[in-house]
Amino acid sequence: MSGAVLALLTCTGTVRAEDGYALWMRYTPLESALVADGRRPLPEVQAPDQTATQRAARTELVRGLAGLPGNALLAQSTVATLPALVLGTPQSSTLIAPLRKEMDSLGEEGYLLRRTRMQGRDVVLVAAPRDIGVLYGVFHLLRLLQTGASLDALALRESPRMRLRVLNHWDNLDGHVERGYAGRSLWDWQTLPEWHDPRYTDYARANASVGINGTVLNNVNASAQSLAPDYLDKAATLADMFRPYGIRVYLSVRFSAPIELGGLNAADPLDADVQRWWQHKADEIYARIPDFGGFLVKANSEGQPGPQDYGRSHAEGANLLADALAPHGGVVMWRAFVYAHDVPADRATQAYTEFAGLDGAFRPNVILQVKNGPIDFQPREPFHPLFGAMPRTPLMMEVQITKEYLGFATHLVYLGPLYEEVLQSRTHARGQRATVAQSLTGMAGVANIGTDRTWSGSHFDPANWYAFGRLAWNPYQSARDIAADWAAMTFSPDPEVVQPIVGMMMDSREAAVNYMTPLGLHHLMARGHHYGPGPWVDGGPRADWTSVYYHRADRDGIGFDRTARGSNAVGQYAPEVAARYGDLARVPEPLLLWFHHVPWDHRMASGRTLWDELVGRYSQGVRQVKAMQATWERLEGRVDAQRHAQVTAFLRIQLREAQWWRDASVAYFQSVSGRPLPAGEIAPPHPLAWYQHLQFPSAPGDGR
Ligand code: GCV
Repeated sequence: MSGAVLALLTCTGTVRAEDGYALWMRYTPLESALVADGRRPLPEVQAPDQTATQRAARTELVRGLAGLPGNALLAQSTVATLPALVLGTPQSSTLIAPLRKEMDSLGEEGYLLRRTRMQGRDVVLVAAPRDIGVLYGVFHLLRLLQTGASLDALALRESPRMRLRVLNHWDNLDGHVERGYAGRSLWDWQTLPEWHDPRYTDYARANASVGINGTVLNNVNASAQSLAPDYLDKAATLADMFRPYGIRVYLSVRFSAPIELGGLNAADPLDADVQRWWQHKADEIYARIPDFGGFLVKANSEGQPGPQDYGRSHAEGANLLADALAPHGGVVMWRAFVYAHDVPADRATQAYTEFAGLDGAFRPNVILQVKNGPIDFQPREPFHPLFGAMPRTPLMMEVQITKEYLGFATHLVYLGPLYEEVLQSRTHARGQRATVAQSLTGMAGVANIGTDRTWSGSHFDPANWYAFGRLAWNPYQSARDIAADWAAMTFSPDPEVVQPIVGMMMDSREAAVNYMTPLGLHHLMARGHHYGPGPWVDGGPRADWTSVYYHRADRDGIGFDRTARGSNAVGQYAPEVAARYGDLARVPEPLLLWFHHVPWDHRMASGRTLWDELVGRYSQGVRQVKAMQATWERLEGRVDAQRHAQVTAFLRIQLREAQWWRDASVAYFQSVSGRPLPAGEIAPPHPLAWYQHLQFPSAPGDGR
């Protein structure tokens, strides 16, 4: 090997991708030398390049092909034996035009991939009714190449199962990201609209690669300022950069903006001046962003203004905005995350109580955005009772990709299994065995993206962004398969790398549940920033911001009685679900303490008492992290040193914090139950008070 090639290889090894920036679009040659030498020919690409999306598709494909010479499809020694790659729509390619009929049912975003012969030539087709489908198809083809899939009999048809696949950025205009653990906001409002940071394009590429087709730029705790003309100009620049990748821009709006920006006295949805203000605002936005997606709204929730300030309903509030957007084709994503401090009812019941009766009262362009569970993105929650309960209202499911309640970015917790668990939950709506996935028009993911070089704060957190996109495209895919694709693309397609990594990922969520909130416990994190354990949290401004409100532990037992004898939250589910969750003998153990207050002596499936089981689960969570560490250690040398080192360090942090969670929780619950530790369990090294006095005033990502 010549010195020049060696130098290039060395340079490739350190500069390229190993800092995580390339995410899963890491078209890294296993055989860099061959590229450098120019000994491997690249296949012919026939692709139109008249529109920005066509150019994006072509550029991405060429970039991927140049980087992936090790793939079987490309492992040919002459151009003549390589298949040609033909991209296009019936309008853009005469070769694709004959497929028009076949593509009728693919919809606006679908595509087909096919290996065939054309004019005597071996070809791989990426064909779609629209340019955006071609781009999605190119990313799919690249995924197949990256993961080493055989393309011999390639014949795939793909269309998204959900219309809206949207990221929600909780980014403030000053660059702080609420519940963000990946640095500052990606949007540099200060240098927009002049500076077009190339990172914005890479962001769009990453999203398009998994089919995400919308982004809400700003926090749901919104500043009215986002709607001011100068900020609209900035948002328009982002929209221009995202458009070729099929991504529409949306904005979170503050319901009282007509007062703060417009100088009106009120924001009453039935007031004609208010209605006019929103209509003009919509016109102003669409003049700059013709394909603007619409508004996301958090109203009358956690102190945000809303229609109820004027005695109006959520439907009246949502319809006000929907009417302003309708002439332009925009939608309103109205959040169902509401709970009031002056309502004594179980917080888990409040959204349903507020919204179920409004089914049918919303305009057609309103979509109700409902969190996956009835409380707030906990490590495990049952599905939200509104899924399946509003047949006349389009619903989106909101999940957190950022890990506010799951150890922040430093804990390796793959969320694919969490999303899958909710999507596959059976709602039994109207007597059918329907799943949550079947009730959805879209999915929204609270982004875990920031200026960190890895984008998401660690090398494993992008897997959650990736899994969100893949499941929003098709909620019936398996989290395990998605993890395998991601691991192959992110680290290496070598099965000896993929299998152990997938094993770690698939165990990781259950590990976190065990060391934080086992058996259906929830909301036990420290107050405010949610960093670390706080099962003792009590008092303060509102009961439902404390831990004791949720676990209700006393000398006799633990858990929130949500059966008919208690808050009757089970009554908000379909009868089949209510019967199962409400019955101590039938409730799944992972949700036991969510729905039942149970004596410490209760016998669990394992034969242990509840108390022994609880302590055992906490310790098991710690052991699971140790197992992840051991697996990762064995991958040394198979994963590049730079990324291996950071993951190693972060797993050390995770282990320390898992142990902290276990010790603090065991110390606290023991102080309540007064029971001895089960045989073999080690006593926490510090007294309870030590854990209770830990303070973290500078924990990242706090709300403000
Ligand atoms: C954006 C939780 C978070 C808040 C967040 C809120 C919401 O309460 O802690 O930071 O606010 O959810 O989803 O609106």
